[in-house]
Amino acid sequence: MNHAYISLGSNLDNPENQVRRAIASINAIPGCAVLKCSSLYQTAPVGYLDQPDFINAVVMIETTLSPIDLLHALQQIEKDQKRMRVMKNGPRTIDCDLLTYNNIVLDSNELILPHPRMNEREFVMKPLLEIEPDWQHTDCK
Ligand code: PH2
Ligand code: MG
Ligand code: MG
Repeated sequence: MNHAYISLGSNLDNPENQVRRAIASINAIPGCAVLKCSSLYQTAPVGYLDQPDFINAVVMIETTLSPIDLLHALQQIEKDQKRMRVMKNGPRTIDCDLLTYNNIVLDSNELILPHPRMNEREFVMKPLLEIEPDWQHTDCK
């Protein structure tokens, strides 16, 4: 079975509900099951600062989907939750980022694995280390 880690973030329209709904939707993707789920963390915005705090979490799933099919399923969840792409790093109802998929290293137009900024982002690493205390930093692009 394949294992993937996904980070979730929201800072619009009841962020806690948005993150919980996205986790339930990930678990409902055919061929996906959420095996581990971090706590929900309230975090200060990183990058663009003039926006509300975020709720962040990380889940670990097992999946029969390929990385690209999983990415597309996550993008569909973002669409279902009315994600708008107005500005880079700006406020959003939900962001579902594929962090890693097995040990795959990939650099395509659509998807880079591991996620290139995961190591430097505390809002990713804190929830990730909660569910995987022995996590070793992955080499990123
Ligand atoms: N996501 C970003 C940019 N900044 N800051 C926090 N605290 N949480 C996020 O999820 C986040 C961010 C771009 O994806
Ligand atoms: Mg993101
Ligand atoms: Mg994203």
